[in-house]
Amino acid sequence: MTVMEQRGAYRPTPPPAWQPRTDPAPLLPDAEPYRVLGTHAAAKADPDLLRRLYAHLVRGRRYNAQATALTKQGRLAVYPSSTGQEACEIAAALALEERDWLFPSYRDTLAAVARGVDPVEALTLLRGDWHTGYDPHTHRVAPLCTPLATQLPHAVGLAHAARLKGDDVVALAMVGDGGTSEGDFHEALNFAAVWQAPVVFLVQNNGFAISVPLAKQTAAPSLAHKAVGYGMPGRLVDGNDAAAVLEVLGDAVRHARTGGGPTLVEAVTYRIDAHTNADDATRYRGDTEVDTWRSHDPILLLEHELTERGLLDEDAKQAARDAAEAMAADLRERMNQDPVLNPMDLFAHVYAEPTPQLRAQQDQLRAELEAEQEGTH
Ligand SMILES: Cc1ncc(C[n+]2csc(CCOP(=O)(O)OP(=O)(O)O)c2C)c(N)n1
Repeated sequence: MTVMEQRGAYRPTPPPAWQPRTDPAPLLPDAEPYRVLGTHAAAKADPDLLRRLYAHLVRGRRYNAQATALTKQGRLAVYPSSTGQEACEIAAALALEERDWLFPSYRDTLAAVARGVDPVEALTLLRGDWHTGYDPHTHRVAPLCTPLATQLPHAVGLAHAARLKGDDVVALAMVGDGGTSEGDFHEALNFAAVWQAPVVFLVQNNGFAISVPLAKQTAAPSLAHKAVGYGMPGRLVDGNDAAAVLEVLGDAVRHARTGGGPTLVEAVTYRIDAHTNADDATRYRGDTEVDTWRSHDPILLLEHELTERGLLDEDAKQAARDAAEAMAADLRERMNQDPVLNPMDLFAHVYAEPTPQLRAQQDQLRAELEAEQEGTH
C-alpha cells in the first residue's frame, strides 16, 4: 500500500534528526578588525620583524609613487596604486614560504615585488608589453590578474593539486571587495572548503570597486562573514596594521599547511589614490573620508609603534628612505629604456594549436611588418 492509499491513517513524523555539518560559531569573524599596533599584543611582536616590515612599507610606498609618476611620463600605460594598502601587500608576500604560491590581482604589484619579482618585470603587463613579463615559476607568483577574481579558482586548483600530489604548498590568493561579487569568488570558496584545499583568500576591502562603495556591493555584516556560508573560518583584520595582517595571514597559512583547510581573511583598508591614473576619485568621494584614512596610515602606525618602543631611530628611518630612493632611481632608469619587442610575440603562448583566425591575423601582421621594413607601407 502506498502512502497515498494509506492517507486516512497517515500521521506526519519528524524528519531524521538535524545535524549541522559544522559548528558555525568558531568560523565567525571577530566583531571588530583585529589589531596589534598600539595594543598590548604589540609587545609580543618580534622587533626585527617589525623593522623589516617597516623597510618594506617605505619601499612599497615609494614604488607606488614612482610607478604613478611613470604613467604621467607615458612610460607605463596604467597603474592601480596600492598606496594606503602597503601593509596588506607586504604581509601577503611575507606570510608565505618560498615553496608556496601567490595569486595576485592587478593591484598587487607590490606583493609580487616583495616576493622577489623584478620591479621592472612586475610592470610588464601594466606597461602593455609582453605577456606576464616574469616567469611565474621563478618566485611562484601567478600572473597579475585583470579579470576580477579569476585568480581565485586557479589558486584553489593549484592548492588542491599540490595536496593530492603530497606537496607541501599553500596558495594565497588576493582579491578586492568588488571581486567578492563575482561568480568565481563563490566557486573558488566553495570548492576550497569542500576539498579542504590549503588556500588562503585575502580580501583587501579598500572601500571601493572603482566608484562603487562597499555599501552598494554587499549587504553582508562583513566580507569575512561570507566565509561561514562556505564552511571555512572568516577573519577580520585591520588592513593598515602590518603586524596584525602578518599575524592573521601567518595563522591562516599554518592552518592550511597543517591540513586545516582554507580561511577567508578580510583586511579593512583604504585606497588612498584613485582607482588608477585614469580615474578621478573626487567624483565619488570626499576629502574628509580620505583624510581620516590618511591619519590611520600603515607606515605612520608602524613608525609610531617602533619609535615609542625605541626600536627605530632617525638613522634607521633615513636608511629605509635611502634604500627606497635607490630602488625608485633604478626603476626610473630601467623603465625609461625602450624594451626590444617583437610584435609577432603577441601570438606566442596563446594556444598550443592556434585557431585559423589567429593564423590569419598573424599572417596579416607579418605582412604589415615586412612592408614597413621595406618601406612600402
Ligand atoms: C570580470 C571583470 N569585470 C569587470 C572588470 C572591470 N573592473 C576592473 S577593476 C574593477 C573594480 C574592482 O574593484 P575591487 O575588486 O574592489 O578591487 P580594487 O580595484 O578596489 O582593488 C572593475 C569592475 C574586470 N576587470 N573584470
